[in-house]
Amino acid sequence: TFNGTWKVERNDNYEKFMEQMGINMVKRKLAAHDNLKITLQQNGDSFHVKESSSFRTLEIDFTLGVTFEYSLADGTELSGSWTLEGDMLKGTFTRKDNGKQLLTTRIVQGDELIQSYSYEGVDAKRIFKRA
Ligand code: MYR
Repeated sequence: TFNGTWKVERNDNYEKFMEQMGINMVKRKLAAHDNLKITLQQNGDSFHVKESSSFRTLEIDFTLGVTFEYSLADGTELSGSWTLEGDMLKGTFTRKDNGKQLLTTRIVQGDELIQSYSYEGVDAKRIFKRA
C-alpha cells in the first residue's frame, strides 16, 4: 500500500507546527513550498525511503521497531523508530537537542498518503498524491 512515489499536494496547519518546532519565518515560508516527494519501498519489516525536496535529496533505510537517526532539513537531529499498527505507520522520534518528542504517522487513504505530525501540542498534516 505504501509503495510508490508520493508528492505533497497540500498542508494542514504545517506552518504552526514548524513554528512550534522553532523554525524561523523565512525557513517556514520556504518549507511550506518544498515540493517534497517521497518514494517508499517496503520489504517485509524493512523500508527504503527516497526523499527529495527543494532543500535536499537523501535515502534512508529503516526497520520497523529499530531505532535510527534522521536529520531534518534545518539540521535538527532526531532519533526514533517506526512501527506498523494495522494499516498505520507510527513514528516516535526524539529531538536530540532538547529531548522532546515528535510523533508522526503515515496512512494511505484512497489515493492519498496522509502524514500527520505532532510536537508539543501542535498537530499538522501533509497530504500526498501518487506522483
Ligand atoms: C522517513 O521515514 O521518511 C524517515 C524518518 C522520518 C522521521 C520523522 C519525520 C518528521 C519530519 C518533521 C518535519 C518537521 C519540519 C519542521
